[in-house]
Amino acid sequence: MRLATRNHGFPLEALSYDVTPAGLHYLLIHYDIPAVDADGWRLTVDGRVGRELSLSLDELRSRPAATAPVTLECAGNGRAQLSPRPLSQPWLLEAVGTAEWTGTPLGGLLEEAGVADDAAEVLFRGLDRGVEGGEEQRFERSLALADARREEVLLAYAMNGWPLPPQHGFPLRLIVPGWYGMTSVKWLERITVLDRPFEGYQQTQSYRLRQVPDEAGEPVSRMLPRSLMVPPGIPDFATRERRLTLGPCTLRGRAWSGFGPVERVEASADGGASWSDARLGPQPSRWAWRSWEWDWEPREPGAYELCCRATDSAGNGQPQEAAWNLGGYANNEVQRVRAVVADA
Ligand SMILES: Nc1nc2c(c(=O)[nH]1)N[C@H]1C(S)=C(S)[C@@H](COP(=O)(O)O)O[C@H]1N2
Ligand SMILES: [Mo]
Repeated sequence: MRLATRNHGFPLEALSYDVTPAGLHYLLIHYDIPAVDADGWRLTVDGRVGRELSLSLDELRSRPAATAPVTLECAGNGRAQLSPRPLSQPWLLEAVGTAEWTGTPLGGLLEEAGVADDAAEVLFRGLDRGVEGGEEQRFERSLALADARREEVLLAYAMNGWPLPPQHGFPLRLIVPGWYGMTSVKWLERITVLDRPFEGYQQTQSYRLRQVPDEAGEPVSRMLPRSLMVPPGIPDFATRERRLTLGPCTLRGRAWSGFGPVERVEASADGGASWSDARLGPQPSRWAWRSWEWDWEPREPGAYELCCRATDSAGNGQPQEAAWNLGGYANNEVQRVRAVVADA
């Protein structure tokens, strides 16, 4: 409950923007937002490197820069639809957003530091502290060296052309395109090259696909495909059921996947009993969502259940109903929107 009121979601009608305005992007903050004085702040790069680095924000900003639209989705998106509901941030479907992130590629910095031959992983440490699973900790996550070196991985200092807002990681955050959001560590303070796998809480306890608490489970990594629609018509205030009048209606939405470009989106007006192909818009970038449209004309007044689902180039799709896991992660079951169509 307290988590739910701290972390706001993305209103699904904002799927109509290619790039999500910063204030509409979802937020997920495990602990408190640190207040960072940019003048005193430095990023340290250490561990299994030939040369330790300590960089100011201006030094980072003067390095080679890249800007890319990237869709971020929380691994817990869809969690509240699982039963029994895992105890954590109760997202329905609104933990997503696409911002234009600007920063310097992480690979260049690692190269400058000179990664040792025995390096295995790169650890990212945030400034934020809290207690989770009975353990006091910083928010920390690691990536395998090969994943950290991918060219799309950024150390971002700007969001939609502006310095990062405090809640999105000021002054510097990691952006790992294609992966669920927990990988993109905010409020970066230190990057440490390790010669062995990191075993901290957010890596080995949290973000694992498990059925029971004492199994190791598979780590959560890339985003499974998902398609979401702009809820059509107008909402009923309390139930959020949609109200439409009889006549042609174009459903619009966005779809993404961390495993490969979206190749197909289908829509249904009968709860997933029958499907038809939606028209796909251009893919603006490999790492950003893709728009789609579907023309629908209900034949008669009544209640309908609208659904959509995406398939990516790797052949991954979306299930009608997701399999349960303890943490409620990576639930990419199809979206269902109830709509009541009335006579015009
Ligand atoms: N330091 C730090 N980084 C963090 C988090 C956090 O709590 N602390 N939350 C993670 C999670 S779970 C998600 S989903 C994304 C959310 O990024 P956003 O709030 O900018 O949308 O940030 C990730 N990075
Ligand atoms: Mo998340």
